Amino acid sequence: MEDCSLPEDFLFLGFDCSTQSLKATVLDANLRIVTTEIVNFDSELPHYKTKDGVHRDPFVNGRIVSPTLMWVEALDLILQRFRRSNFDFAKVAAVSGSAQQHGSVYWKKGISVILGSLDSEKPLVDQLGDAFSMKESPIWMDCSTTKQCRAIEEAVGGALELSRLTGSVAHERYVGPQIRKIFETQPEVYQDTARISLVSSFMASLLIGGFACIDHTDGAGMNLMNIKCRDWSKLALEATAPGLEEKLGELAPAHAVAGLVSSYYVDRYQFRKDCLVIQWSGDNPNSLAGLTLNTPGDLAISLGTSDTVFGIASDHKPSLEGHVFPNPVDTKSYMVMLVYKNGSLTREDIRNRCANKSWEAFNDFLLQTPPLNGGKIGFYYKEHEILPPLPAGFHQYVLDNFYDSLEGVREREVAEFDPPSEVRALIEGQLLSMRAHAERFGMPPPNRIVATGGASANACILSSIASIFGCDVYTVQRPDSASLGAALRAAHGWLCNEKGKFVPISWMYFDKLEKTSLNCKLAVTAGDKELVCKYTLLMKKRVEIENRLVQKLGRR
Ligand code: ADP
Ligand code: XUL
Repeated sequence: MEDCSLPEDFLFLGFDCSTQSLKATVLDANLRIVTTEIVNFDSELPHYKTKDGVHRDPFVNGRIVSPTLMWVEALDLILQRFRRSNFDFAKVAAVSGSAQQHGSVYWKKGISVILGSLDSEKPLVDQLGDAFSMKESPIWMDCSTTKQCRAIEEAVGGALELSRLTGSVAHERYVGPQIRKIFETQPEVYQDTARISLVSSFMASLLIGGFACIDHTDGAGMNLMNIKCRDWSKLALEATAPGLEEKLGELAPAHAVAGLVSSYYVDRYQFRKDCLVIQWSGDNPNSLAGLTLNTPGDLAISLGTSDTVFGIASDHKPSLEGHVFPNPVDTKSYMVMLVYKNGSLTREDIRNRCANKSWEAFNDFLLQTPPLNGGKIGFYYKEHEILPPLPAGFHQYVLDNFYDSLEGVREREVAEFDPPSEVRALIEGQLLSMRAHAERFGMPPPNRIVATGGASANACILSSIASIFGCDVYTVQRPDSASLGAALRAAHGWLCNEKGKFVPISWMYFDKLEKTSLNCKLAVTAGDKELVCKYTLLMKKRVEIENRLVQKLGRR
């Protein structure tokens, strides 16, 4: 193994432009966190009038967008914060980033000249106000493109065929269906668009002062990229909109250099001239890097605005459920993932309704109620759910005669539970659904789970994960593994560039993981086996009820 140590005085900066905030983490050459920053969109940029970082269109069902310029201003603000804290930008050897997946940005024709000659005396936001052919970016929560999804699937030979080709069946939030909708409903906007970026490649574009490539991993979240050869699929492009390839530009590996940081940042913040911008990628792929997941038996559960379950796999098996992306830190393996829209915002909703808007009260309820909740199970969808595809609504059931087998068990629908049971039904329901779908998707039973995202700070939720999955649960030093992973990828990209070839990321921390900020710590040990078996029964019953709900109310 070659020497992969990093020069002692260098720093590596990673951002995470997520749904609700822009975060940043800085790592030193020993991969230890030096500092972090955060800008919360709702509270710190209130003039964009977002709630949870988004606008929900009251007139178009399922249309959910974010103001593109808000992300630009957040970058101004976070860099100013670093400057005010006397952060030495000149030590940063490379920057990379993470962003919510599937959001898309529409650059107006003629903008590349302005992007390439930004005035370092002025904030970005003052110069890019007129940069976009659409001022609001459709984001991952949007579900207004069902019609386009079906049309694209039909054009390529069916849902499974699209999954074989691109890694996923058509999903409403994926960028291909979103582009097709824009082409169909706002052809003038499509015409006026020079370049379409993902949120990830958009933020990288701001840093290099030119259009950055879309990386192979986030690019797989579009229903447009051939996942085997990691190039645009002509068939999928044609099924989406005419003349699309030239608006998308080229694809690049996640470890590649997108460009040098533009002179704007050198002059305004004193970045070094040779500071590299490494390709940005999606937030879940960056978390996979930050959590150092590298064996198929490791599973990550991310409890952020969305909840996701992901791991790695050596090959791509087409499926009607879940998603497959190229592994962002390996050139051969894949990342497999399940995604839930009703994550933290739905937990907050139940907390506000039932537990006095307090996580403490919420946790007291989890502690007061018994595991299995006396057979009370619930499905809580504040927003239209992705997995399973069910509309907004709550469904609660009591299982009568639920003891040691499913024989004779009957479910009874009820309007609501008492507040403590409601809280437990929500948490158990979310986790049982993850376990059931992970098994159905072919993810192997986990040897261990690494939990991340905002809600992984909650010890009671971690404890339920250990009981339901029956394995040890680990956490990392900070719940924001996406910006940590981005900083790590900045270092990895810098190293690959230095060596002139791809080097395995693990070589950077191979024998010193426990001395870095990447080290996972055991948070909760596996639940007892008898309880895990009872949860298996509860999970089976839940799947039965879920299947019926999907038949009655689902979209597909
Ligand atoms: P994202 O990166 O998707 O914007 P985060 O990973 O930062 O989201 O998570 C933010 C969420 O974390 C908040 O919406 C909040 O509900 C949740 N959260 C924070 N602290 C707790 C806690 N103690 N228990 C449960 N959830 C929490
Ligand atoms: C992944 C997804 C979400 C977003 C949230 O497919 O839609 O997890 O990446 O930021």
